[in-house]
Amino acid sequence: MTFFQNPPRLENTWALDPSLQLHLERLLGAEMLAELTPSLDRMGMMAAGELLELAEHAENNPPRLVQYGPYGHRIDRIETPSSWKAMGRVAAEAGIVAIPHERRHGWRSRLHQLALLHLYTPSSAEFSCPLAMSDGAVTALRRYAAGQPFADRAVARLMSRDPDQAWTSGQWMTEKEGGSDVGRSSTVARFEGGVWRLYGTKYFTSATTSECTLTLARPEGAPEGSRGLSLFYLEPWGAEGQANGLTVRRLKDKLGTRALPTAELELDGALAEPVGDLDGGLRKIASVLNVARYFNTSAAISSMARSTMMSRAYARVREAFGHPLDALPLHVETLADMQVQYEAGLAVGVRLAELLGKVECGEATEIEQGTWRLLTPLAKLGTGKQCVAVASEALEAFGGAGYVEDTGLPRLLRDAQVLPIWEGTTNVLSLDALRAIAREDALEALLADLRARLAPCTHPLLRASVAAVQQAAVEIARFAAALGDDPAGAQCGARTFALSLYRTYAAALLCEAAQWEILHRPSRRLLTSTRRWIDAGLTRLLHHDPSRLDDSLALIG
Ligand code: MFK
Repeated sequence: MTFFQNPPRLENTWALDPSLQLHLERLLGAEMLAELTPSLDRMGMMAAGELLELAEHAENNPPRLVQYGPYGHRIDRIETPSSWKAMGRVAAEAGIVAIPHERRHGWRSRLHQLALLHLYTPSSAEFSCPLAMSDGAVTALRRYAAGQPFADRAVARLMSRDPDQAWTSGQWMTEKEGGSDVGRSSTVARFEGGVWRLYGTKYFTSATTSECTLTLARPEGAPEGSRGLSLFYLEPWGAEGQANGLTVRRLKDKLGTRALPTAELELDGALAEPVGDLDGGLRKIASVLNVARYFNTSAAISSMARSTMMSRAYARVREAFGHPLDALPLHVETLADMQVQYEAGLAVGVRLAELLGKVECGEATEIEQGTWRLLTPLAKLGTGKQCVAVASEALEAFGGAGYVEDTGLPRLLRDAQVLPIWEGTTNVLSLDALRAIAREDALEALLADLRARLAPCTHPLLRASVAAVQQAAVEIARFAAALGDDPAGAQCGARTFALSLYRTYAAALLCEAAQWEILHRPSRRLLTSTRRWIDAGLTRLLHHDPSRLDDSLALIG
């Protein structure tokens, strides 16, 4: 008989995720979780069914740039398939952007959003990107431009749960001079005839078909560098789709995220509104960046969830050497390693959502504020690196099928690879962590928070793990104390330092969740994950050595 391999079947992703359920019960309480469960269950079903089909359709029908109309007029229309728009409707109806701003459950609303996002994102072909920008835009517009009619109008649209009314926002920050060194931006804002108009090239605009966007520009005469930048709001497309003083040079041909319309734009008099006064544009857009980094973290964690789910589903149906893969010890070990990565990322993600919610609701203590500021870059960089490794492992767990396009699996890796890159690369975020430590005493806060996470972990099964985390925290504090003396040395070691801090803080969060699990559940999933995460090593600190940079320069010379 001819052999055909059974394909893996993805099922309700909410039902398949006991760890997500555990964290939500731990942090929201059983009553609130019971209230939210029907909507999470619905999203989990959709993620394995109609949403996934929409995402696959959008992926196979990427955006198309139509530069000229039938009679030769320049029209610059970016066309997206109906499936792309339909994914936006699903998000609006579920309230993914609205929930944390409506705050029906106070700061816990961020956790509600995270749970929905977690289920939505891996089946959304990156529609989560416009959602991230929209959420960040609501945050910035409410904070800096509340009462300005354009801002109030946009916020109402961005938060709308009515799919016919709902807008999304883009964010245009990157210029040719760089996506990291934003202070070099050369877009100019001119005040002409009583209105502001923008001129310049935006080299990487995300969510370009969105109805509104936030962007940076330098008002004429303002100083060089980041201090001279202002934050502007604009609506790129008129009611009939006509461009607002801009042309589309091209769509970006990206490794992944192929359904997402990312473009290169030339602004030639685009009408714009300053967000509040003209001061502190970079500081203002940092509020968008920090929300987008939280979304990026969520996307990375949910990518790990999808990679592990798909690999486990395949291991159940694939036989080799006389057994299903999930009965082969080495394969089981590999799947378990992937799960540990996911568990650590998830523990960090839910803590970040909790802290962001508290900060936004004005309920964070000083320690929580500092922890949130530092955890945002750490979570983004840590989970960004993890999800690429886990996606790569998932493809390998499928053997050759993982490398073949029509299985849909290569997309897992392509789409994961963007997550360490956009919203700040690993190195830029490592430096942001140093910025938070130097300017806001954030390390002290995070280490105090780490001790507070460990304090309730008194179960004897956790004793060795708690001791290991405490020891790593001492090493980190000692290392950080030595960093201040030499800025170049600090930069060299920033990445290993940030990753060590990420791993150590994640271990403390795992201990905390494991303690809860021991007390409330018969399972020991978190305890096992905690031990394995710690066994893999928490710190790897590049100890200060003034000759290191010279040695490195010689190596690459
Ligand atoms: C799936 C969902 C994911 C969503 C995907 C969306 C796709 C989007 C595609 C993109 O990638 S968009 C572009 C991404 N680009 C970045 O993320 C920028 C990366 N670069 C940085 O973050 C640099 O660190 C930075 C541009 C901020 C460095 O610039 P400077 O000029 O060296 O910054 P400086 O002078 O230290 O800080 C300027 C101000 O901003 C200061 O405030 P003040 O003016 O009040 O002194 C800083 O405190 C503040 N600031 C900087 N980073 C901050 C911050 N404030 C809060 N949080 C931060 N993270």
